[in-house]
Amino acid sequence: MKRRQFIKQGIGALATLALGEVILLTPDEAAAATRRMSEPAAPPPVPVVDYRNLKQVPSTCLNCSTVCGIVGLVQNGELVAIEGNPADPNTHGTLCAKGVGAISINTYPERLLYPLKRVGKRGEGLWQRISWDEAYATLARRIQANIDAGHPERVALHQGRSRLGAEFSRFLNAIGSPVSLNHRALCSSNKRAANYATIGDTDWETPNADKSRYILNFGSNFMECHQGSIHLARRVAQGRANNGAKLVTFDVRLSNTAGRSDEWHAPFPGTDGLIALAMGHVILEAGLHDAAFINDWVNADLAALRAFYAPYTPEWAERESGIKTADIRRIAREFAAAAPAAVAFTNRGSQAHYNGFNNDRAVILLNALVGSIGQEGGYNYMKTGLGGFGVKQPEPVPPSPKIRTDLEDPPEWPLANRWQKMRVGEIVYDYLKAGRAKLDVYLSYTLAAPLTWPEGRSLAVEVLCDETLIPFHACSDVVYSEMAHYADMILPDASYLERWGLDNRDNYEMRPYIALRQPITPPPGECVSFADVLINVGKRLGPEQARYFQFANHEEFVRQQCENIRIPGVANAFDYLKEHGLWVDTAKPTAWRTYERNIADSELAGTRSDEAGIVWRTNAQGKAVAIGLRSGDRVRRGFDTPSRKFEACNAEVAKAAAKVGIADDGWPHYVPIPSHLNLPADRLILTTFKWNVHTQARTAPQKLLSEIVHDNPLWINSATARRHALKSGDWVEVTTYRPKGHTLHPTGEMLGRQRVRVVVTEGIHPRVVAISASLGHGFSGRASEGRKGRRRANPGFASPTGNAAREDWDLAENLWWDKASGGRGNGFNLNAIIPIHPSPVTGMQSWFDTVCTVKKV
Ligand SMILES: Nc1nc2c(c(=O)[nH]1)N[C@H]1C(S)=C(S)[C@@H](COP(=O)(O)OP(=O)(O)OC[C@H]3O[C@@H](n4cnc5c(=O)[nH]c(N)nc54)[C@H](O)[C@@H]3O)O[C@H]1N2
Ligand SMILES: Nc1nc2c(c(=O)[nH]1)N[C@H]1C(S)=C(S)[C@@H](COP(=O)(O)OP(=O)(O)OC[C@H]3O[C@@H](n4cnc5c(=O)[nH]c(N)nc54)[C@H](O)[C@@H]3O)O[C@H]1N2
Ligand code: SF4
Ligand SMILES: [Mo]
Repeated sequence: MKRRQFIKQGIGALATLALGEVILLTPDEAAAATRRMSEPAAPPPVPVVDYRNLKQVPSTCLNCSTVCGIVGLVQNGELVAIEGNPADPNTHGTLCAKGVGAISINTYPERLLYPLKRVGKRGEGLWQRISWDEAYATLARRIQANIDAGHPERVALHQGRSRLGAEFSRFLNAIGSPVSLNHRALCSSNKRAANYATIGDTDWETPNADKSRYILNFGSNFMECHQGSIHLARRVAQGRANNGAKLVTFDVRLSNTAGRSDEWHAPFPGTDGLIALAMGHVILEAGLHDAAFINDWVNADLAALRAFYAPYTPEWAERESGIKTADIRRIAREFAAAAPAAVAFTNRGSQAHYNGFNNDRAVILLNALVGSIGQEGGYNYMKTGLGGFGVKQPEPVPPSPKIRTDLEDPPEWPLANRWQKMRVGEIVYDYLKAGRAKLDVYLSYTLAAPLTWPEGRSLAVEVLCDETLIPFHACSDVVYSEMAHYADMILPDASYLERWGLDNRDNYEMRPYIALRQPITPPPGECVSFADVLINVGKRLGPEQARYFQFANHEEFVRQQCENIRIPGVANAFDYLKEHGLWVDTAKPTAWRTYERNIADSELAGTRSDEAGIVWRTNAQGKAVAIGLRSGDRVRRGFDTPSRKFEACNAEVAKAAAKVGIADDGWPHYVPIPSHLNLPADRLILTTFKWNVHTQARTAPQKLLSEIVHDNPLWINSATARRHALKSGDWVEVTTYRPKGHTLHPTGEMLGRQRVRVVVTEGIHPRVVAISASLGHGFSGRASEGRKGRRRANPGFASPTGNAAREDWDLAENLWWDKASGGRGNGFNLNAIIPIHPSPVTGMQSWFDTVCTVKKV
């Protein structure tokens, strides 16, 4: 007890923590401390905003991965509002609620402000404030020890959606570690793999919806989320208004997109591929295909396509998916009739399954059958990335490490790192536990594994707590998150509104663009952008490593990255981007039908053609690479695939599958999901989804967003609810089971149980129950925990200007969804009982396949 008197308690006390002082940070302590506060405090004055005289700072949003252009409005050094940047070619200045609501993260009174080091047991919540010097020195010492011991691979960097790829790969390359871990297999690797395996060119499609007449959506909830959510939502609206485009959505749930479509169809989970194949069957049977496109550009002839599609009848698809044969036939005909101004596309609903890789390939193939690839109104794609603008790693460039480990490159999933370093993130904690790799230093950044990982609060937390498996964990975060709680050192980060970086995505106007993220306001307290942390640690490493970090700061790094960007009439591209936020290269041709482009004779010197007409060039490493396709006296660019054609059938996929003992002929067949075969009548499929006002685990601390959505009961169909005598508001116990098939731990055994409230609705498939991501936080402060109460008496949030040290009265008094005040609380997180379930060959987490039962409690 005596010891405790010297320990400050509660997140509210962070702001007054002196160097060397110790603080106890657990949600219970924080709540107790805030509730004990009896001292009345007056509401702080609300600053008057003079909208006529605000400073405007353009930058790039990162409250989700759509990365829209924004303009921060600043008064007296404080961010008072966020607007869209009208120059953004994708959004034309529109923002979503998250983009606007993000303002509350910069003024959140519970932001982390100082570096902290763990002084109690891991996960106990006892922290001591330390200086950045101590933090940098500790990190450098530990990392250097691993380099010196010849084990740089024992240093791992694990990131969520950071958009700091160049910075992170530089750091890891400099120290010689290949262990760059990410979230991609939790997110999009089947989709990316499907695009690479068919069109070879991109990780994301760019549907030309505004020019389209038929928009066929398999499992994308783009009116709420999606990597190009605003871009697509506004263009679909234009397509419907201007061309009378029809929007048909397949989703197991009446999402906001499904509800705003002309037709909503709810298939049994994981059957989208089969439905698409049946549509292809109908198109070929009725002769509605584009024979010329198939002849010129598909790597299989009509006879081979007919043979492949023959067994996939609409009747079979109806038996498996529940979608009526007549609907499949009608939609297929309507889609083909609208082509080439017709587009079929996907997102996680079709790809986050055991069979998702083939589902997505089957949908893309529909576009090829009707010749809508690359056409106005059709299925489009364009190269993204910054390399096309001349953005380079500043010299000297560290070489990539030659070593590999099972952690970032598990041999069981041979396509996980084939086209892109997608990794198989969901197996990381399992492999550490199994001793498949050894770590010493684990750096985590914008990652909320306990909340967002499958078996998050179960396995991930168990491994994060185990000091033999993870001897040292440094976590960069903006709030005291559940991830930070299990760290040994906390590195308080600048939010994306307070830091630098280059970014871009595909442009729906089909021309490349480049965008800058810059600090709209300086970070509070002693927060330092993680990119700067890496530079500062790098400088303290040995001379072999330190020479790669000779930048004054991250801004200087980004400035150097921009040195080769040429903007006509502009002396300095970096200064231009600071002023305008982004630049669209309008001199570049638009990216329609890029496969048809001729390769100039001047580029053909030293190339050779083979008998299939493929043109090869030997690159600098002495390797022959296919660059185009000869047709008559022209050489055309074709697709970035081995055949330079659209690959309906992919030989490399067949080879990769064979390597891991899976029979696969390279065609996107329908693969029934093993754990869904002969499903007993009482078993349901648990799916999850995203909200329009939340992003994964990162938005719950943003009060403006959590006020809109803070509760997420389990959706259950009314017929199913009747069988269980359930009504909205009742509680159920959900029991989940491990998967079967070619995956990790395919035992079919029970995994776990959790209680949750239900909401009864017609808007979901009768065999599916659904719960949203993003809620149920146990940490991260009052807004995300859903607990109101005063902060302890202290000067409070250290505002950048130092004048407005203020408590947030909403969190102190107005947080009306606090259970203690009769509200519904802050929702549920069911990831603890969603099994780790990598899909075969690619390793994508099969999020939407979980078999479960529900029981009224
Ligand atoms: N508001 C918001 N926007 C976001 C994000 C966010 O968290 N919030 N996150 C960003 C990121 S990282 C991503 S990956 C994207 C994700 O964007 P989306 O993929 O569009 O969103 P999800 O909710 O993951 O999944 C989409 C839908 O799949 C449905 N579904 C489940 N199983 C099936 C099935 O078998 N067939 C079909 N047809 N549908 C099924 C779910 O009901 C859900 O509505 O959004 C990005 N944008
Ligand atoms: N049940 C379920 N689980 C899912 C999904 C789902 O649909 N359902 N979606 C999956 C998908 S698509 C993805 S992409 C993953 C994403 O999962 P993660 O990669 O874990 O991403 P986030 O949840 O965005 O990570 C948020 C963490 O970053 C911290 N953070 C926020 N801003 C900053 C910042 O500026 N700096 C730093 N250093 N930290 C910050 C937050 O406090 C939080 O701890 O989740 C997956 N998990
Ligand atoms: S969709 Fe919303 S949250 Fe995502 S980047 Fe755009 S404005 Fe930001
Ligand atoms: Mo994602």
